[in-house]
Amino acid sequence: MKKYFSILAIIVLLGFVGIWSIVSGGYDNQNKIILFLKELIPNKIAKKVRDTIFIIPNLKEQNRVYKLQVTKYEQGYNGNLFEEISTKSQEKKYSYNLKKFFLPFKRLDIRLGWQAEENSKRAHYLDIINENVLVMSGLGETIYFKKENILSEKLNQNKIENNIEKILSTKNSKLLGIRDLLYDANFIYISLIEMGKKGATMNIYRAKSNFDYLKFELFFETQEFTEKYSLQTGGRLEKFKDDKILLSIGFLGKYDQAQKENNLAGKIISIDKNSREFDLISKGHRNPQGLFYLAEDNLIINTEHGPKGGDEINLNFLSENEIKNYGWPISSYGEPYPQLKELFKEKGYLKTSHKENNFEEPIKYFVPSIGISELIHIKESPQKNLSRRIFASSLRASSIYIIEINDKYDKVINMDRVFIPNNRIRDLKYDSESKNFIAILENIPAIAVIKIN
Ligand SMILES: [Ca+2]
Repeated sequence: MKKYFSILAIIVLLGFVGIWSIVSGGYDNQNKIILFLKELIPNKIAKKVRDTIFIIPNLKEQNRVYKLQVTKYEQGYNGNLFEEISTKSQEKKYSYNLKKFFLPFKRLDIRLGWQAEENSKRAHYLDIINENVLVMSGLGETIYFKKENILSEKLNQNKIENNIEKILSTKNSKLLGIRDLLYDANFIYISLIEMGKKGATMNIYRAKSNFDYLKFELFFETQEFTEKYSLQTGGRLEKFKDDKILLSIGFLGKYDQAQKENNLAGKIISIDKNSREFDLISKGHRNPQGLFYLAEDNLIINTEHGPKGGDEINLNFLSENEIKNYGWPISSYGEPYPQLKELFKEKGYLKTSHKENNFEEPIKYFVPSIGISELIHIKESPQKNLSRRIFASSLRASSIYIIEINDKYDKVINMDRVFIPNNRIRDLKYDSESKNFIAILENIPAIAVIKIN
């Protein structure tokens, strides 16, 4: 009798685990059977099951999150180390050390949905300024800490006042979020989404580097407007050559604009730091939120979010007077969301191959999407297992992907993964001095410091 009871208990348990993987969602629950069952079970019901049958694990998880939030608020601007793990990458089994420090900003709340406008103000960005690290919250708050503190147990963060709120209120405009932060030649540049009289738009502001007060002023206006908040804004800033910086702009849901050259939707541009005039660099981008310029090869690497599937990594070896075309919305390895299928069919988009349609083929695409964000390329490192790699942060798959490229830059040789469970990784920098990656985890939020050995 006892034996039967145990068997029954095991069957019930297995059943629960099975249902859990169907209703819990997330990137790592996507094998074929689960995806098939997910098609059968409507989203609403899955959520209901998750919130009722799984009420205990759910409450436990919520409790863990709240506890961590309380600890975070109580420690203020200490930037305390609250977790340290030594583990191995998934494929190559490189050992790495991961440290997590608190950031005194609001956490991204996945339960509001990733499309929530509120979450747009909870994406935070960082940059390294010589001996310091500057961080800006999605609400435009600025803090900094000494870079050497990443080696200790406390970051000792300091608040820097700035004039962002004042600028926006003078313009009668409302903040919708920050999209990036860049330090270049003594200036701090930010891309900022705001809602004004003409609608939502992205502008670039800049301030002279200063750790007491940051006085931003308008530097560049994209002059692209949308009626409502758009998810597809892009907004990465990156260093460039010839006294210019780079900016990526998403296609903003403007399907007819991304292929045309008379607008900035779905483009990567360079902006002259003195004249503030811009040049088109490439077009046909969807939502490029990762941007890197490798000066020695005159190479721009960008990542972009696909639709449903089809995240891309693109290479652009620059040549004079050529505006390369990356295919969106005509070619993509992703599929349109169900409500857009008809429109795509009608317009004849839905192509996968880029090359056959005279577009630049991505060097790597991801189906399903990993929610690809910032990237770093390391060409040469004394650590052999870091050389010739692209490090791409992922929002959806809670990982930093390590992608090795061949000498000719035309093929991915292998791919590895540093897995940081339950964390969307928004921003990523590399400190070549201490050989640490510094990232922003937005679910807590936290500064992650990663050293790959
Ligand atoms: Ca493309």
